[in-house]
Amino acid sequence: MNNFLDLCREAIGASHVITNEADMASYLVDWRRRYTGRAQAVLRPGSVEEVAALVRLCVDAGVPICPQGGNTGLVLGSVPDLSGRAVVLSLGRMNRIRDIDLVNNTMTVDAGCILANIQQAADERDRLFPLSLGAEGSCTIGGNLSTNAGGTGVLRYGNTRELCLGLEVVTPQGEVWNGLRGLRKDNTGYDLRDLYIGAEGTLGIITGAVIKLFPRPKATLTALAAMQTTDAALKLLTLARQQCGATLTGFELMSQFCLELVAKHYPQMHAPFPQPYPQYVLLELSDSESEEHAMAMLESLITGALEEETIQDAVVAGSIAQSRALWDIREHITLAQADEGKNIKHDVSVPISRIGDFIHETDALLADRFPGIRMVTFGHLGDGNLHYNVSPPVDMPADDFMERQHEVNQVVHDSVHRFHGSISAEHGLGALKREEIKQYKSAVELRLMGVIKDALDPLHLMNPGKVL
Ligand code: FAD
Ligand code: S2G
Ligand code: ZN
Repeated sequence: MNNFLDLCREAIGASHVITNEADMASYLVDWRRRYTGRAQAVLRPGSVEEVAALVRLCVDAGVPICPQGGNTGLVLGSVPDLSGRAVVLSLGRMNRIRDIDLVNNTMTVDAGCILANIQQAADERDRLFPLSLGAEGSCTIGGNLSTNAGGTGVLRYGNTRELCLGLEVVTPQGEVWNGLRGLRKDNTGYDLRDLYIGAEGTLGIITGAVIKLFPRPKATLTALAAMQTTDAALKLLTLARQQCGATLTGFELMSQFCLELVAKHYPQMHAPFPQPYPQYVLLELSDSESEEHAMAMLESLITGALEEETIQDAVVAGSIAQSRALWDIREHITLAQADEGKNIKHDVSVPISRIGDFIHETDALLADRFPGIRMVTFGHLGDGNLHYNVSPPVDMPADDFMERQHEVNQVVHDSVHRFHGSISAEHGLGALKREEIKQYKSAVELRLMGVIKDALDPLHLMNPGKVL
């Protein structure tokens, strides 16, 4: 009998130690269902003390740990390797909102809280927690912090890193670091909090966080604009920033093919225009003044852009339902591309001013090698972050195309590098980009990251095979 697992059962209760293959299955396969890892068990602790006890047992037994939140990650960071030695440590049971302080404008939460539940708890108290992404119904705040998730509100509120004031972490030695301070200023030594944010579970397990709350906007307006080129989209971004300033809280680019895919797989979701256009921008204003003030700003922006022919058409959502319908189109691109079949994703960022050139140049390079390749280009234009995804040419068997994934990645990521960009803007490296990053990060950066990893996790039990 496996003594290690017996000790885990003693620590957290037998019912929270899952070893049955069928019951483990959903924890071992990644969201895109491309990869299935192996584990000796899935452990589901219910408290920070139980997490710490499990880590100490893993250290004693030399068992690697794969921390997992909602398992919506897209870079194979949240599923274990094929050794079968690891355990998946799921934070799913730790989903309590511990405290809400409306004067400090902070919320203290368990790491396993689902993002949508945090958004709702803030909303119920006339506050906003502005992290928003397509997976918000199942991703957890612990995963958001571990991947430093971006989403659609970054251009106004920043990444998850900017939304966090304090952390509680179980270290690879099984100690609990309680850094749950809600201070906006604390200059007392190295910034441990920022070390764990974005570490993708390779330095410790986040069990709690203090996150910032913001005033809930008085009015949120959404518009969909249609234009001929990405350069026109960038021109609209500049106009929106000049005219709307900090009220601009969303600016998402979508190419025509993205909308074709969504309409094909979700026929009720289509752009409300009489004809297709090469590019679209979904933009959102969030105003603390009034609906009238926001509408005046938005109408002036749209009218001006139409008059100078920066855009060719536009619709302003007249209701919450219409705004939701426009956002549904945007949030269904990932699902529609998955419904279309196997595809290759690139989550890249380049300087905003270079995005048009990057797309033109890289599209041409790929079309040269893969005639008929289908570009599914969309994303957070306001952050310089594109989801530069590709689907196989219609006449090419998907498996043949996927065989050449490394060649596609090399073309795209070399192009990103030439444009001084990043090969992972918001999803992290996980296991998927661990090797590739060596081509683009300096030896000094790689050495320093290795020194930190060796210092904090000398046994390398924390999420082995990810990031480094
Ligand atoms: P998981 O997938 O469970 O884990 C992610 C990583 O964090 C893994 O390395 C895991 O080991 C580690 N981890 C998880 N919890 C902890 C913890 N408590 N302590 C330490 N390490 C931990 N991402 C974006 O940034 N922006 C987007 O717009 C976006 N849109 C998406 C849309 C869809 C439809 C999908 C499926 C995904 C999208 N993602 C996006 C990716 C994903 O949702 C994010 O990376 C999210 O932050 C992952 O959260 P999670 O709880 O699912 O983490
Ligand atoms: C988004 C999802 C990932 C992808 O929706 O913003 O992060 O490339 C992406 O489909
Ligand atoms: Zn994204």
